[in-house]
This record gives sequence, structure tokens and C-alpha cells, in this order.
Amino acid sequence: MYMIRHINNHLRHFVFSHCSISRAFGSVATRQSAHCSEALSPGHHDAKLQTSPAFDVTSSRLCVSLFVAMLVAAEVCDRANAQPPRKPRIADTIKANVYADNSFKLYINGELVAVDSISFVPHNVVSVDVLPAYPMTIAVMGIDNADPKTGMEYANTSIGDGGFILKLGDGTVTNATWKAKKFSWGPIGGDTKNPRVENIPIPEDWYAVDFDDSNWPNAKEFTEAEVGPKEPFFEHDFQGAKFIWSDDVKLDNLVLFRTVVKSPPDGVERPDFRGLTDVVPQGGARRGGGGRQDGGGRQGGGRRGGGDGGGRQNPSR
Ligand SMILES: [Ca+2]
Ligand SMILES: [Ca+2]
Repeated sequence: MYMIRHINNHLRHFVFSHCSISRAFGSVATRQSAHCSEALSPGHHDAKLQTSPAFDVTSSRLCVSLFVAMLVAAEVCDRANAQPPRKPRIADTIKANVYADNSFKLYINGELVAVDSISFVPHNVVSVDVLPAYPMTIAVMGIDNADPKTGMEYANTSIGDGGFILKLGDGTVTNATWKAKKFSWGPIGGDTKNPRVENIPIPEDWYAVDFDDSNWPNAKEFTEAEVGPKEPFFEHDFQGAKFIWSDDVKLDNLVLFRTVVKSPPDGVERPDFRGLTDVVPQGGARRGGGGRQDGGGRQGGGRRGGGDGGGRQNPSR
């Protein structure tokens, strides 16, 4: 009864603490830890508990269960408090600069966010706004122009080369820490007299967040001189980024890349807007200040990033 009464007290304290996890959880965890230590340590029970070994086992299990329940509840409350209940603004986005020889498809967190607008030449830079959320899974299909039967181009007179480079406004850059796997290559062995191509099936979910790329090799870095980027490349910010491809920048013609950015490389804290469709954002119809916003009419503006500070508020409409 002693333990059950204390558990009830802890739960009551936790539930009525309005999800002030830093206080409530710290307090509950500290006190519960002390009680569980008592329950699990021989010689520290009160006399009544010592006479009942079966109750010791039960109370120990209750302690463990309660800890797990509190951790889950703390996570739920943390997420509820951390999720900024407002719509994202352009100030929440970061720029993605992408250059591919010859073209690419870019997925972020499982969603297609950019496609190269020119599949062959001239070589172009695609520069778009993306809304980051961490950990951020980036998956890219890099395509070097090649005849599907010969792996060559310009009427089978030339073996073209590939190359891919990306930089995000949070400091994310391509380099050899990325994974890279070839799925189509040729002409096999560089044999232009009898050109052949080999393909392996592309996994349907290769761009998904939970796709397992642990067996993929790391990307190989190539110099600017090796890839030979064209003029638009030098007009955009790729500082710190490396050209990458699979092992053979000439013969490998379709390459998939993946990486996970665990946290923003520039250290800037940014709101996480995933799951926004599941909540009612605040301030959707406020007037003044912010200029035009996509999809939501006018919004009160001026504040950048950082969330709303005060937790959940009532929607204004
Ligand atoms: Ca090629
Ligand atoms: Ca090429």
C-alpha cells in the first residue's frame, strides 16, 4: 500500500503539472528514483515490505513500468511544447543550391523537393527554398547522360562523365561522408567497340527516411578540374562542398546518394514544422507586418525562427 500510495501521488503530481516537464519530471524522477532504489535495495525497506518478497518483485516491476510511462509522457509533452503552433514563413526556409552533371532528383525527408529543370545541357544550377527538419534525410538520384543501351552519348561517340554537388543554407554540403551506389553503368570496362550496360534494380523506397543504406559504399570526392563544372556553378555558393559520385565518374551513369543531417551544421536552432497539418496554427488571420505568405493570406510578421516561446495559444479564428 505504501508503494501504491506513492505511485498515485507521483502520477497525480505529474498529470497536474501542466506538462512543465523540466520541473515535474525532474521532481518526480528524483523522488521516484529514491523510492525505487529503496524498493530494489535489500535492507532499506520498511518492516512491512521486508516481510513480503512477492510484493518486492511487484513493486520493482511497478517502478520500472512507472519510469517507462513517465518517459513516454514526458516525450509527448515535450513535443507538444516544442512544436510551434504557427505556419512556417520563408524566413524558416534555407536555400538549396544543387548542380549535377547532368541532372538530378532531390528528396528531403522522403519528399521530392527539386528536380533538375534541364536533363542534359546546358549545365544549370537549381536553387530552391526548402523547409528543413532534423534529423534530415537527403536522398538524390544523379544521372549522367548516357544511351541506355551503350552507356555513351553524342551518337555513341563519347563516354560522358558525371558529378554532383550540393550546399544547403544550414551549412550542409556534399562530401565523402555521403553514401553513393551505382545502379547503371557502362560501357562496361570502357569498351567503346562493343559497348554494353549493366543495370541493377533501384529499390522502390530508396529515398525514404527509414531506408537502410548501411551496406552502401561511401561517395568518392572529385575535384573541380575532374568534373569541369560550367559557368552557372561559379555564380552560386558551393563553398565547402565537394563534387561526389560513385567510384567511376565516367562509367557510372545512374548513382543514388543518401545522407542524414543529424542537426544543423551551422548550429542555428530551427522550428520543426513536421506534422503541422495535424494542429491548428495560431495567428492565421492576423493583419499587418508580414507581407504575403503562401497559402495563408497575410500574417503578422517580423519574428524569425525560434518558435513562439510561450507554448500553445488559442487560434485566432
Ligand atoms: Ca558516363
Ligand atoms: Ca555528363
